[in-house]
Amino acid sequence: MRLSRYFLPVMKESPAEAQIVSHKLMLRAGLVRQTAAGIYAWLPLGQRVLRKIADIVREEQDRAGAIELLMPTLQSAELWRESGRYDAYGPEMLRITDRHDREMLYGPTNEEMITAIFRDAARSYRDLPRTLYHIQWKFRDEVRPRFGVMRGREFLMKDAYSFDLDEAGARHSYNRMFVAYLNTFARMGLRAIPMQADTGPIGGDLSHEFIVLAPTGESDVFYHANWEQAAELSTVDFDDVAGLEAIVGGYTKDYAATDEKRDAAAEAAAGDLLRQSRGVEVGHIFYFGTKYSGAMGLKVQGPGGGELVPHMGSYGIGVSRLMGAIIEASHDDKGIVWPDAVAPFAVGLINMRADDPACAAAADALYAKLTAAGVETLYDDRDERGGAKFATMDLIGLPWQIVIGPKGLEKGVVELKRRAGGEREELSADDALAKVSA
Ligand code: 5CA
Repeated sequence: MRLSRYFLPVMKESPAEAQIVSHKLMLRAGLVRQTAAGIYAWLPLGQRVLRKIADIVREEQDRAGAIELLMPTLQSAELWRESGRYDAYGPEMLRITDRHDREMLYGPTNEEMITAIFRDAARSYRDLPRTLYHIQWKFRDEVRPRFGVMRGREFLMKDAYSFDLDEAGARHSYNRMFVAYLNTFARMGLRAIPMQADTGPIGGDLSHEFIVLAPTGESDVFYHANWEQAAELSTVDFDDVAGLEAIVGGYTKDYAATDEKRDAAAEAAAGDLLRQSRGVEVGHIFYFGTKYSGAMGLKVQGPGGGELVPHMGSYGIGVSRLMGAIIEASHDDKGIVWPDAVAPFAVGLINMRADDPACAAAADALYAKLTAAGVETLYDDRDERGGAKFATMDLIGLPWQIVIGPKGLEKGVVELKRRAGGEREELSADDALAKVSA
């Protein structure tokens, strides 16, 4: 992509409306713009990152055996009366009336809808187990939307729903999702710590939140010091359920995210292994048994002939919130430092002298080679000062920068810079190409 033809409205100054660093950087780097309180437009660069985050989530859901579908954002109030949640949900639910005076709502979550869809299709125990998911916009009329996309009113969520024959099956599905979550967040360069949590309006008696540590996070959390060690996650075999039990039992059980469990957590800490921090909840999983299937009449024929009521769980990931969490975890005083897996482009190619025909020819040629090699490249071909170009590239945080200027060209080299760490080296254009496409 040539920057001269792209749409990248960056800001030099920190916008006054933003309090936390990720929100500031998302506005400054031209990722999002607020269009109403807690509602954001995703600008081209932000949209690319959002898609990459969603793709990682999707791949890991598919790998865990979940099946993708797509449910609508608008739902009928009738559906929610069946579970009893229409009145219980309160003012966070955005209620809408259509032209025929029918009561509708913008979905804050989809337990009711998926239960109805599954109920109308599933007949026998052979139709189970199944886990279905979608990645869809949600709306919650938060009293205080804040911190940009971290606590928005409209936000993108991955929500999965499992249907099993019995509690043991449902716990297996839960564990599988638990593992998929650790893999998902690790792929984005995040260490997300699972913590026992309250179930809130979703209900049920088993639930874990996945928390990314950040001083600006909204949750006050306690966790085991082991989670700070980089080796920790890589030594876990995520397909090994017994190993997983060890993580759940050994590290999270007593280190709860909720205030009520704080004392127990402190006691269980055995002194110096307890760490306290603030964190961002990027995912939340629930096992709630027959709460929705029972209330909404979902039952299937059992193996022995009788009817059985499926046990369910639901599993959320804050896809849009993750962008904020990733930036909180990965930035410096110059701007964002994207992990490779979610970067909007892999390479920022800077032509220092757009007015110099030799530089322009060399930069055009390298841009063509990068593109042909499938390396996503943002090419700053604008007629601007070099300093401004460097500042923009550092701000938007692409993993690699390649700089072409007249002095280097005379020596037959370009400069390659790694955004994280800032190491620079001079090498031929072809070697730079080989390095960034490796
Ligand atoms: N039905 C369940 C699981 S699918 C559910 O809705 N869970 S939730 O309420 O915990 O939301 C799932 C995830 O969505 C949260 O972990 C969080 O990462 C994200 N999320 C929730 N509220 C917001 C919000 N206002 N803004 C951005 N992300 C949010």
